[in-house]
Amino acid sequence: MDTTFSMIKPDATARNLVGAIIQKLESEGLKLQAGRLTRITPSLCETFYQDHKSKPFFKSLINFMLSGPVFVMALKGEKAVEKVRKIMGHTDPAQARPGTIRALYGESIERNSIHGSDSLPNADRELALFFNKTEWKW
Ligand code: 3AN
Repeated sequence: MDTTFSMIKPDATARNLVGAIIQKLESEGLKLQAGRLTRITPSLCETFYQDHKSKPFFKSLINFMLSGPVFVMALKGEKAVEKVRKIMGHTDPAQARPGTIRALYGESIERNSIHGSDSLPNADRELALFFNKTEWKW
């Protein structure tokens, strides 16, 4: 069993989609180990998206992520990283497979409703930014 990090983004919390998105993840077999609604600080947001610092969309992405609350989660399951990525769908909702969270709810490539770690090392790094290990490792 692996544990991955996921975050429901401000476009989705604004439209009251937290419950629907968690329902979808749980119904696909993921176990919610830890979760909370929070606001990210600018410095935490820049650290979180450090790999995208040189991208043209970085500043806009940071502004969007700071625009409202996010719901952060630790999700456990068989191959949890790959599983969550598959349920999320393509970065661009217009290219996401029907039935995926981004196809269902994403508004644009930036406002795409959900984040999911793309590797186990990144899951560990991102979990540590938001949770104490005792909160999700049980
Ligand atoms: P993913 O979240 O699918 O792994 P990444 O890691 O390439 O995608 O991008 C991180 C976040 O940056 C995306 N979830 C999205 O919000 C935003 N993003 C990615 N590409 C673009 C783009 N071309 N224009 C605007 N925002 C983007």
